Amino acid sequence: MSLLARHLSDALRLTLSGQTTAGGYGLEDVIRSGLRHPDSRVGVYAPDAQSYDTFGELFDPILHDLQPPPGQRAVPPPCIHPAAVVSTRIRVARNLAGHNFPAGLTREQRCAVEDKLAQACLSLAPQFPGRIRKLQSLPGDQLAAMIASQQAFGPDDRFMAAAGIHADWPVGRSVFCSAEGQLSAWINEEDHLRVAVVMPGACAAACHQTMQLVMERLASQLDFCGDPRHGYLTSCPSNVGSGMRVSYRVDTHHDAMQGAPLAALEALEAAGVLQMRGAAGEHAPRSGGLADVGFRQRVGLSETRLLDDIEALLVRP
Ligand code: CIR
Repeated sequence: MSLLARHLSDALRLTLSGQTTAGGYGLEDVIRSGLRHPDSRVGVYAPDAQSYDTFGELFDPILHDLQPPPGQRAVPPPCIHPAAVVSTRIRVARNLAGHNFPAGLTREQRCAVEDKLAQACLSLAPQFPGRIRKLQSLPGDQLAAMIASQQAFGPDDRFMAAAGIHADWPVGRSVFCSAEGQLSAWINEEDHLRVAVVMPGACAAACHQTMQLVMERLASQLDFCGDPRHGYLTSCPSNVGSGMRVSYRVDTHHDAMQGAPLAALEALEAAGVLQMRGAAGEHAPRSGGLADVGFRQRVGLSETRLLDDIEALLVRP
């Protein structure tokens, strides 16, 4: 059952159905994806920041359920052998204050957000020189190849599609990639900005150091959307708080994983503590033994806690 179905009673639906945000969004806009896809895990997307307040009676219990129960993650059993960690990935989601979120952007507004963020990414040079590619300017075959290799994103997520997040794709969408390849940014995918740092091996602290440098530089010129109660605000409530997700790409077929580590990893996944995504993204199938392993519940947790928790998953030889 989705969190939407769990928390939207008929009575609450009636109460909230008359409300609109300053941008004119109503409850139907927020719940469209979850209604269309009853197999949603969450089922809501915020079309703007104000949705979190206007529809707080729905978002608050959803956010509550997206936090780990106290103590749940205090001592996760080590279940990943460092030798089996192909790479570490940290990604951070941000939206610009004063703009609707991607589900609520018009074509023109999306292009304005794109321009602003593309400029900001290019200004990371000389420390992080890189290149912006506007998806709408790429030849179809090149774009298809970039999507296939996860260097770009396509309009292929049915949950986001139902929320309106893929409207006008590829207009207003860009990707940034640093020259050395460790840093990338997606503009106007699920959030205005998704920054990712990927480094080889198990190295959450080093990855985070680079991410901090990048985010400090970006924050000095951009106003990111958030508030003291929630932290950073994102399209999907599952990212609210730090907006950060830390994961290891794990070769589950590696010899060092066989036996107790893999059994412990699968038990944590079955218990809903860990999420093992396919190598190509959240809804991608797992193939070839490669899995992207991260904690499922991240809402409201500090960056330090997220880093400590993922490091605690490593089996110390
Ligand atoms: C769902 O409710 O299952 C989808 N809307 C995805 C929820 C996970 N959130 C995300 O990927 N940001």
